[in-house]
Amino acid sequence: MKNKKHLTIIDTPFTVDYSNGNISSKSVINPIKKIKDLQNIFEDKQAFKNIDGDKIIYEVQAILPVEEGREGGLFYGKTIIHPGKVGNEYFMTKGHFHKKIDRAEFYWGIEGEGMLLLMDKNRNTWAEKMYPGSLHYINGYIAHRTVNTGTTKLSFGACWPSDAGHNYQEIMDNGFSARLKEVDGKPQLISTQL
Ligand code: S6P
Ligand code: ZN
Repeated sequence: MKNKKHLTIIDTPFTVDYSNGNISSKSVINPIKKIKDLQNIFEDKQAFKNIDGDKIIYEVQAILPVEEGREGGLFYGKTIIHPGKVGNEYFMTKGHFHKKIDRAEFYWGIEGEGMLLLMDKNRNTWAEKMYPGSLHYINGYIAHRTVNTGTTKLSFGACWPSDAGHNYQEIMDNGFSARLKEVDGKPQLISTQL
């Protein structure tokens, strides 16, 4: 049987505003992470307690055209990290390995400046600078976390396989082996290994 779309011109299902990366579609999901959702992520516990738990640290817009976990599809998203610090550590995402650990991902910078923290299975951590137009290939087996090192919001796009999933536990338990802190007014990667 012929596909109903045969010989028809249909409405574009998704659009992206290239000035800020905003996605429009009927089916955008919009998870928000507040300070109270980020327990044990930042190092300075006292500074963490002094911030209002309802303060929004980052927001995601994503379109999931197929169900999560299905092999073969792709997901598309935009993340906004607001500027700020907990003590001298910049606002950042929770960070994760993919549940299917070999799954890769692309990130690209849209607005603001920041860093993409990357860590391999042997806990070697390094960072790539993010800025409008930066493009980042995140290989499978690599944990990834993004950090806003600027004074305005950091926005970046992402595209990842629909069966990648997220393993947050590994990072919740052991963190990354380095943190991005402001030292003498500049971002610096500081090892957490003793
Ligand atoms: C998904 C992709 C991003 C992040 C988002 C928030 O694989 O890497 O959409 O989910 O940047 O970060 P996190 O670590 O809280 O998922
Ligand atoms: Zn990911």
